[in-house]
Amino acid sequence: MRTFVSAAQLHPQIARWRREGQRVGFVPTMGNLHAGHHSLLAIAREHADIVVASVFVNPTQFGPNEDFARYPRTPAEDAAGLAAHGCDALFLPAVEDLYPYGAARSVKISVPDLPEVLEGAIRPGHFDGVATVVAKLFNLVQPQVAVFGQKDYQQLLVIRRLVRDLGYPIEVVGAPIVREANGLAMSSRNQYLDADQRARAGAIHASLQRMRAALLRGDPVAKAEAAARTDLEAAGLVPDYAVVRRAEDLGELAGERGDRVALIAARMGNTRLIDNLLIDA
Ligand code: PAJ
Repeated sequence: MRTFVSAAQLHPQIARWRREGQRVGFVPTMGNLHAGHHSLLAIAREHADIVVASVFVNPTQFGPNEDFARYPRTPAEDAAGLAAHGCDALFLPAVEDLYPYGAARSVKISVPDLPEVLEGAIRPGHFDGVATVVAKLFNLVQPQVAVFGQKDYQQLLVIRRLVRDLGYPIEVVGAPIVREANGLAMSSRNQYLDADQRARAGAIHASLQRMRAALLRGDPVAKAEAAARTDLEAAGLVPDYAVVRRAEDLGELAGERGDRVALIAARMGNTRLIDNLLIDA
């Protein structure tokens, strides 16, 4: 695996891959990589000749009271894990590559509608920060394919909309959620949890599965959502939301047919965890 520590270093290599007709698959991350991230590399490999991953903890997607400063940074482990899981090139952009005028004075990309609900409503500005940095990374890496986890379901929808609306010639591939043995979705934030909290956080996935089962047997949405909140609270979690929405755009269900998704955000101590499950897939 080759490592590129700036856009200037990466660019000649990208030009070479283009000339050779190699298809570039891209996996953007914020590092502190786990098996969930590694699974994206294998999926990128199925769609591309060259697999590029980036690690950049993006300041503009963190709120003022969020964990930007203490977000876990593990560069040596990340590089070793990427190399071991079939990554060809690691891009470690410099802050000046992504924010030449400084993060606070960046051009902003704002995707409408989706950022107003759920994660977007609770984390104002978060999806603008994600859309902005992903657009910039797409411009620097120029991939033909980009892989994003379904773990961050709303983010995946934001990226799909960004790509379509700005006309990026990039295929966006959604990847299944990789989980711990107890069902807890893998996340860099899980390491903020102690062993007992980690065990109890398995209730998130269990609640999602119960919501799914309830909906598939025809229970009303409100009943399934209320039961999920009760389950979460019983495990010591504080739910921000436990809802069922249209899978396509996270709109509220109005009795229509079509794919649905159950989504949960819940806090365990100071740690905020998110997860989701497609109902009809
Ligand atoms: P990060 O949280 O590091 O996640 C990088 C990618 O890994 C995302 O596409 C995320 O959905 C995926 N991922 C995380 N946990 C996963 C799991 N358990 N199973 C499958 N995929 C998983 O998401 C971001 O970084 C940032 O917002 C980013 C897109 C890089 C922009 O800064």
